[in-house]
Amino acid sequence: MSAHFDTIIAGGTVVTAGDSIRCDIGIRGGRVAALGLDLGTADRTVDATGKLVMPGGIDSHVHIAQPSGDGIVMADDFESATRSAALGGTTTVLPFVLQEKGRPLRETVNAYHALAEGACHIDTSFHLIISEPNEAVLGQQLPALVEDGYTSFKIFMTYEGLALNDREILEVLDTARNCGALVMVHCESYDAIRFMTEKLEKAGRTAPKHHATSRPKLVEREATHRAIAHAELVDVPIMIVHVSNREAIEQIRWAQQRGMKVLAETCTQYLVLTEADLDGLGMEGAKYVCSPPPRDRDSQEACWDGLRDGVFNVFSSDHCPFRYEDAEGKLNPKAKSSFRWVPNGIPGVGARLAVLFSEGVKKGRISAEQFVALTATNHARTYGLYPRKGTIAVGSDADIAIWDPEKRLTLTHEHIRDGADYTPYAGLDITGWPVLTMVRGTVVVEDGALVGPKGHGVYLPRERSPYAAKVAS
Ligand code: DUC
Ligand code: ZN
Ligand code: ZN
Repeated sequence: MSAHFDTIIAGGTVVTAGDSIRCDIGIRGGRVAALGLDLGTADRTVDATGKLVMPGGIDSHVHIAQPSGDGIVMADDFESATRSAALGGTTTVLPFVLQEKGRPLRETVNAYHALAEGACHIDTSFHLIISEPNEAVLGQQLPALVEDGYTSFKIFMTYEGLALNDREILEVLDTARNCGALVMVHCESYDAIRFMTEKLEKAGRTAPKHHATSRPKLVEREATHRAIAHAELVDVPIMIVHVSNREAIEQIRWAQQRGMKVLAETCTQYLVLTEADLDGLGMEGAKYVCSPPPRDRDSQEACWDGLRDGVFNVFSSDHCPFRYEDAEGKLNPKAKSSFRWVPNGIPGVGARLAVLFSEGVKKGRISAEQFVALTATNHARTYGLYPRKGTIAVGSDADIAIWDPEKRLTLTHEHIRDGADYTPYAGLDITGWPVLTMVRGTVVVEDGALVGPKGHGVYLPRERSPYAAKVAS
């Protein structure tokens, strides 16, 4: 007897992290119900002939509606960020909840839920950022939140008000070890950056390009090594996020070769931007100010090597959008006086997949299967969402992006449509673009148009990361 489905995606090549096969997908009740040929009938059949049918992207590193300092406002709310993500083929994002000092963490988490509720086009799940690791936070608040599915958190080794000292880092890692959470670490050395920033400012070297001068590779390399050493001492896995250059990668590879569970992430900006982009006319370079800063061609090659050989298991956007022509954004009144005041971060959630597909898969640097692993499957595995998310398998959520692998375009902000007023990737020639994005069986984007119901996205409590849970048990 032939079966009936809500939707059949027919005629495409289904790509997972494991292989690529010609087969159809039967979807029922928001999940993948069958894979094969001649599946039966459906309310809607989507013709995917000549297309690649891939798991929707998971971007496990995005910042949305995060407080960003006096007079500075992030360009995206949950609606606009998830809109851009969906247009770019992403079906789940993991934004951060920034701990507010002196306020119970749970209250802040609830405040972010209130912002996201009903606003998202795609699914979301929160990481936490720990800025005040006191006894109440580490002893009670954090373990309770981990129990409730907030199973990962980020810590910073730099930034006024955010940087943790070595003792605090060790305490956070120890807490994570005990409750089976995964810690993401921003590895740049606070004191070295402050020292460099003050010297540069005294010398009048205040243009946006000196953001990069103030935090050279060795500042990242040293902090990366220190974070690894702390993780080794505590005996806990860590995730080193937004790795930008060969020296830091060497530290991570060294740790991995010694058998340590050091996971690592790199991002779009480290593949296609360089420090030279920060050296634009006037304040143009502010558009590229992010941390760590984009580096050089050798660093780009090292990042590609790391994506290919598995040093990196996830590829994210670190979407952290500020408008350029805006007094609350990159061109705020103080920004001209020093790079120090240029808001730190760039938009990228909408461009991430297309840039990696075009520069990676189409140029023969990585396979389509590696693309899926790096942009979806490994994010789901690492952060406790697998196998519900991150793959196309019977029983998984039908989170699917259908790609036209031959579609060509020159990237503009019109393709991205986040809340910023520019994309740092404008002008890039792209081959390959998602023509349909589906979240739990519902089409949310088709041919560049948002067609899904706003508020379709749901919140996803997560399991513990399998890497971290093993240590805790
Ligand atoms: N780190 C991030 O992860 N995002 C934006 C800024 C930063 O320093
Ligand atoms: Zn960071
Ligand atoms: Zn970030």
